[in-house]
Amino acid sequence: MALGYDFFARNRARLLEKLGGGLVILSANDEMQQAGDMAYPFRQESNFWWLTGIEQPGWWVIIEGRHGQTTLVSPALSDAKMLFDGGLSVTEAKNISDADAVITADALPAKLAALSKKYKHVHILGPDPRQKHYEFVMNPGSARVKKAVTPHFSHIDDCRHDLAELRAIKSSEEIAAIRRAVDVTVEAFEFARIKLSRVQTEYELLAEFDYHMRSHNANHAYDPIVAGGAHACTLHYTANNDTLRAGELVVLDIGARVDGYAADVTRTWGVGEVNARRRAVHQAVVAVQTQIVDLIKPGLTVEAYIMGVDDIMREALRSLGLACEGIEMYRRYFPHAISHGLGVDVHDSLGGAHALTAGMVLTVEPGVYIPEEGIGVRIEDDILVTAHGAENLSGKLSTAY
Ligand SMILES: [Mn+2]
Repeated sequence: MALGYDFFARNRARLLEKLGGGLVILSANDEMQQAGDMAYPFRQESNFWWLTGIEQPGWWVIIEGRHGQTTLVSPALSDAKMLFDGGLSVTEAKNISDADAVITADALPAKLAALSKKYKHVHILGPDPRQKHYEFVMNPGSARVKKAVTPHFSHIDDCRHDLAELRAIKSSEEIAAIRRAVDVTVEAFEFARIKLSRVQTEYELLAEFDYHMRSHNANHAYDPIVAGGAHACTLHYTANNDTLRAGELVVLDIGARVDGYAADVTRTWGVGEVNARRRAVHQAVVAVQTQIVDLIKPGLTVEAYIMGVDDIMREALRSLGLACEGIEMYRRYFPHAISHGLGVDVHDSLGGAHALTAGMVLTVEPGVYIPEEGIGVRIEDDILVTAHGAENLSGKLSTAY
């Protein structure tokens, strides 16, 4: 049950209501060249998708007025492009998005000129602030919108934060989609677990997840991590090409995307018999996970949450004989964030919220990494903040090593 057109129309109405009416113009992502006639796998700009459901590159959306009157702008596609890649017909685009009208790109200059007579302000999507930090090249789609609207409007506002605030609180349909993604992921873990004793390598174990997901029409929401032994201490290890050695632990950080929404789950398993030290680290992380999930409830401030997590983590590290009085040693054994939002994006924004709110979905992912011992353990679940507490959406999946 994919998300219906009424979902996208409602999202547009909510955005315009939040902005107090006015005009919003957003672009799809462009297709990026990989080499020659090959493009990188296309992924839609998340806000554009959330407002339209359109999965194709090159489209624009114009939303205006209190009720979110919607015009889609289709890209000019050559006959050859249509023949090889297909495209979206006007009817298809309307059926997906419930847009009121579809115009072609060549009609856009006249449309912008007409809109500029009606509106002084336009809302567009500004650059993601994390782009600079990670030294990413931005997809050119949104910059092209800015260039096109600049001559027509005296005020250009960025609605990225408004969209993030809206997307941080999930509607019932979004929660249902995340549940479906989590369920496929949990089933993939259970399916692969049965094969664990029969595989020799990280990639063979990953193949069991691939098989289960593809058999259920789901894809990976992000590059999966299958990290045996010391590889687990490399947080973003995605080579997944080493041998699984008896006695080692293996960290599996894997999530499916279903109907546009991501899951993000981690378990740590033992390959054959594992020694007492590794079992103790695993047990400590599982215990920490339960305690941290128990903290989550609406109204909990992010600051209080982080402080609670630090207390629990420090105690666990001490119990494992790991000195962590200073922040440096603490960060050495637990170097990543405890949580992030989850939704259309695997690292979905929580809208800069001061406190947890019912309808938020976030991960809880404590880990203990001891590079000098070649041990890494992480457990990650997907948690829905409810009216009175929290629901662990992936809690049905065993945490046993
Ligand atoms: Mn995660």
